[in-house]
Amino acid sequence: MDKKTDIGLVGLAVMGQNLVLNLSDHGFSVSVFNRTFEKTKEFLDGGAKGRAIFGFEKMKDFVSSLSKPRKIILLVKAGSAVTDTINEILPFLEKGDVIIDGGNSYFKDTQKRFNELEGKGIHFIGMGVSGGEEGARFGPSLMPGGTPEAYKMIEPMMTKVAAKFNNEPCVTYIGHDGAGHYTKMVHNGIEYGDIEIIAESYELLKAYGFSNQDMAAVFEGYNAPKKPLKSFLIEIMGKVLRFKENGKEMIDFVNDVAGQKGTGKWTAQEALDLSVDAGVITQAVFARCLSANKAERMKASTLFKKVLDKPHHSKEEIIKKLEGALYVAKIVSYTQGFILLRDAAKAYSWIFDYGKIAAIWRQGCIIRSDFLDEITKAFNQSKSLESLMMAPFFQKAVQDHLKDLRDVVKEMTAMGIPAPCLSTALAFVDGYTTPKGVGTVIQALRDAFGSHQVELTSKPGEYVHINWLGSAFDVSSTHYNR
Ligand code: 2AM
Repeated sequence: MDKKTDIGLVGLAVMGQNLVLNLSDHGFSVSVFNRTFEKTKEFLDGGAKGRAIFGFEKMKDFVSSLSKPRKIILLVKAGSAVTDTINEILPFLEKGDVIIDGGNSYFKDTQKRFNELEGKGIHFIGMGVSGGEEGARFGPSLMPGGTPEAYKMIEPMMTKVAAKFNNEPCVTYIGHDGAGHYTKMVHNGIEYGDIEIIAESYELLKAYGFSNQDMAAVFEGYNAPKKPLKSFLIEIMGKVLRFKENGKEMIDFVNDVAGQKGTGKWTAQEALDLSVDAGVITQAVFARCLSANKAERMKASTLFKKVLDKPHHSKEEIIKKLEGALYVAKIVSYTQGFILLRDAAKAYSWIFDYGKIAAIWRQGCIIRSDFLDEITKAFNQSKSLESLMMAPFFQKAVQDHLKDLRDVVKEMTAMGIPAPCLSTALAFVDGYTTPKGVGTVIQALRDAFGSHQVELTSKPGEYVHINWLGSAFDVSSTHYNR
């Protein structure tokens, strides 16, 4: 090959191959490299055949095949593989070249790599890529973070390969250093919540005696045009429930042990680190942990007898209530996710445009939905929106359907069906909307046993110790931090 290629990609697993084909579909020539050359050969003889896709066995040759400034996407396993690959490429790069990490890297690793590479004059973009294999092939949602200058260099290509929502590309500059991977992490956390509330719904409908095919019809109904839950995950839930192999409904044969790869856990850890209540996402992570502890669950299931209610509603009623309940729980979960982003922006000095973040999730990614279009509108209408739930559109939605969520949680509690995410969403609404909450008792008890002091509503800003337990128990000489 005489001519230099437009872009390079390292890591030819399924995501990598699909992104290369996507770039190629849009007229870009691509150089490819993989640790194991065998995979490169297979790709060149297979999917890449007849296209302007060029493979290399040596990293040096791969890098020198690229037009300058060089742009190299990494789609290798998150963790040390990213560091190893960067170190392998680095000796062949020149100042002004760009490395784009498209994997699910931990944002703090991205921040570190960004700083190290900036010091060497190499641009580093940590780019969240969502949408799985199909997204990579036909249009993912892309969340790039780094410097705006570096993003400008890849913007023309990324806007072409990204998914489109009403012709708008699902990619936008997110923010500095690890902001793109952070946003992808929160996206994945939200995905955990979305999946868990669907799973909880399935358990309730099953307990109500719905067959898989009946349930599929319920989810198809929720996914009808203009319905609030219309989304990719609700759509595929209907398909999963309908799916048969050799006449058998396969959902009935799937072991109830959930897996996870860590992005949900990171989101929950971040929420704890930043003191943000992201209860729905966190409970979704815990639900997966509990599900994975099958041996103990099997034993415990034989040890405890439960007194449970039978269904209190008709099937028609529960379908309707569940739809409202899911909608409110989703609003809460996204409210919490965006509060986490807001507080992360403060903690890590990022400037986020929440309307743009919601906009690029409308298509291409796993949480894509019409609901995200409403979120986009809400943030665009009010840039200073404190929380999603307070946007007039969502405030009304919560108001209209809160009773549905309350009834569904009540019902699941009475019937002994675990509803960690739905019930947490309800507790959040009740806690968030109360003018006087549990803090009073917490502070009084902390002051009583540890002299942590309380702020009296009659003396705002002043902290005093009260000798709640009498002189024999006076602990006021003990000093703790509040
Ligand atoms: P491989 O085909 O040689 O295993 C997803 O696993 C992708 O990451 C694959 O392309 C894989 O290459 C690559 N990968 C995994 N670990 C790696 C490492 N330590 N260095 C480079 N590439 C790696």
